[in-house]
Formats: sequence, structure tokens, C-alpha cells
Amino acid sequence: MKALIIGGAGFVGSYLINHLYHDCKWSVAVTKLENEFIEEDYVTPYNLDILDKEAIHQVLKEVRPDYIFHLAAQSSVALSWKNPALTIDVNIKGSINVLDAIRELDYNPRILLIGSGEEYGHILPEETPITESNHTRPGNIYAATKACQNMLGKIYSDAYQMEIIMIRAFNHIGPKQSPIFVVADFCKQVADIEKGLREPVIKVGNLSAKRDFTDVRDVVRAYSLLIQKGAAGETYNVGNGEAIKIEELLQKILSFSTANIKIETDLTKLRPVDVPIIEADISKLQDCTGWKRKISLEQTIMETLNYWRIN
Ligand code: A2R
Ligand code: GDD
Repeated sequence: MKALIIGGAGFVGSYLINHLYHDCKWSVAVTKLENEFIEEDYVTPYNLDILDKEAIHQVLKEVRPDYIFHLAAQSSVALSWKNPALTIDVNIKGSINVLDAIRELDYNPRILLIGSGEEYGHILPEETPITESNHTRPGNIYAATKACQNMLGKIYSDAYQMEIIMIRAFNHIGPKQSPIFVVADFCKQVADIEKGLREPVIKVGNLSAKRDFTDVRDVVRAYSLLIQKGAAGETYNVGNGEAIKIEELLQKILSFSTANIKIETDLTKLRPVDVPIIEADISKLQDCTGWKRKISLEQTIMETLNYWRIN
């Protein structure tokens, strides 16, 4: 089998490359932005900006993948408040370019479109844990772009009989993630405090939100299973199935350090809207693939903290 990962130089990409090549034993081609670097020398890299549809077409013609994983995105909720236009361009226009370029092929590859648990947004108390058939009520620009991508995936799948499977990925974490995201951010701050690089104060945003965290290695296993077994035109939640309060997450991280650390709210880290809870119902994923989480929250936090201790 030949897989193509679009947007493979990011956090999930590096784990997906490794999993598809070593565990699935597929041949793997990867696209990246021109200024990005792919560490894994056993995959073929292509420079590609998804805002350039003709370039997507060229890569697809050359690789002729059986499976396409579309990861490329402006992936930060926080950044989407600061740069909504870029988020809309990359996540909506970029995704439609990808879908259109695939539609023009003379064969029908299977495609995984990676959306977000954030698409559900303002979830009512009786709706949690949330199933795929629930209403989406996005609470931020990033979430709106991913909800739109999901709708486009469904429309293209139905209208053109394309093999598109839509994912709603909940929070995924692990070593190497950018510290713009909460677990990497807190772990890096703790590691910097331990190294004496900053005063013993951790700066935090909204601690009252509850989010559903899964180790990225478990997430990419779900992706490879779903691209093989998922039904075209269907959406699947990928998450842990249980949300944790960010405050509790912070306490877990702090419990892995002997440093005496004070907690301080940084007002610049608060978002105009931060929905209270996003928690996945994962029965559709489990019924389809038999997927189960292998890595505990404690293990992934510990490994992320250790990563920042040596980097
Ligand atoms: O923003 P950068 O410079 O880190 O590059 C990101 C890249 N990317 C693009 N690729 C092609 N054409 C573009 N116009 C474009 N704009 C951004 O997509 C990055 O290398 C990659 C996305 O990876 P991350 O930001 O590390 O996200 P992560 O955590 O790997 O998430 C993968 C997917 C995304 O669709 C998220 O929205 C979703 O899972 O949660
Ligand atoms: N980043 C960050 N930094 N978040 C903080 C902080 C902080 O210091 N303090 C509290 N938070 C809260 C945020 O307000 C949010 O409620 C939660 O921690 C998680 O924030 P992020 O880690 O930035 O992730 P996200 O939930 O906004 O988005 C991530 O998960 C989505 C799936 O649910 C990203 O990986 C998205 O790409 C993904 O779609």
C-alpha cells in the first residue's frame, strides 16, 4: 500500500510517518512546506503549499497513493483568534483544493480528512460525551473552519462517490508537540524552572475547561485503522472518551516535579471564548476498528515532561 501524508512535517505527521512505515509496512510519501524539515529519511518528501491546487495535482499524479491523510492545517485555536483569515484560507480553501485535486484523478483513493472535537463547540450538559450525530455549534474560528471542512468532505463524498472519511480528533499530546498547546506548554515551563531558566512561577490560561486528551501514538493508530475500515462519507470521533479539567491536568504535571512552583494566571492566555467541556463518545470508532487506548495520560505527561527536560 502507498500512503501520502499531506502536511506531514507537523506534530502528528512525524508519528504517523513512523507508524505507517514501521507498523503498517506501507510505502510513505509526505508533503511539507518549503521551510519545513522531515527527519525520517526513509520517506519521500515533497514541497507543497495546499493553497496551490496545481501543485497538489502534480504530487498526486507522481505518487498515486492508495491512502491520503490530510493533516495540513492552521491547527491552533489560540492563533485562529489572532489570524482568522489565514486559518480560513488554509483550513477551508486549502482543504477544498486537496479534495478537488483528488476528484480529478482517474482512480478513487481513500482519504482521511482530519477535523476536530472543537467542531462540537457549545455542548449541552445532556449531550456529553458527544456522538458524531450531534449538532455542531463551533465556538471559535478554528472550530468553524474544521466544521466547514467536515461538511465539504461529506458533500464531495456523496456528490462524487469519493472515499472520504472524516475524523473529529480530540486533544492529542506527547513529546515534540509545540508549546503553544497546553500540555507541552506546562511541561516546558516546569522543565525550564527545574533548569533554573525561569523563576518558579507557571503561567496559565483558563484552568476550568475540560478536555479529552489522548497520546498521539494512539491517535495515529486510530487513523491507520479508520482509513482501512471507515465508511465513506462517515465521521468518526478519535479521543480518549473521558475529559479532564485543565486544573487537574496541571496538578498531575506538577506532581511529577519536586520543584516548588507557584501558579499565576496570564491574562494574554485567556481566549475570548473557551467552551467548558469537549468529551468524546468513541463507540463508533471502537465498533468500527476495535481500537483501544494503549498509553495512559500519566505516561504521556511523564514522557512529555522528560522530553522538555532534555530539549
Ligand atoms: O503552520 P506550520 O508552518 O507549522 O505548518 C503546518 C502545515 N501547514 C501547511 N501545509 C501545507 N500548506 C499550507 N498552506 C499549510 N499551512 C500549515 O500543516 C504543519 O506542518 C502541518 C500541521 O501540523 P501541526 O500544526 O503540527 O498540527 P498537528 O497537531 O500535527 O495536527 C494535525 C491535524 C491538523 O489538521 C489539526 O487541525 C488536527 O490534526 O487536529
Ligand atoms: N495552550 C494553552 N496554554 N492552553 C491553556 C493554557 C495555556 O497556558 N491554560 C489553559 N489552557 C486551556 C485552553 O484554554 C483550552 O481550554 C485547553 O487548555 C486546551 O488548549 P490547547 O492545548 O491550546 O488545545 P485546543 O483544545 O485549543 O486545541 C487542540 O485540540 C483540538 C482538538 O480538541 C489542538 O490540537 C487542535 O488542533 C485540535 O483540533
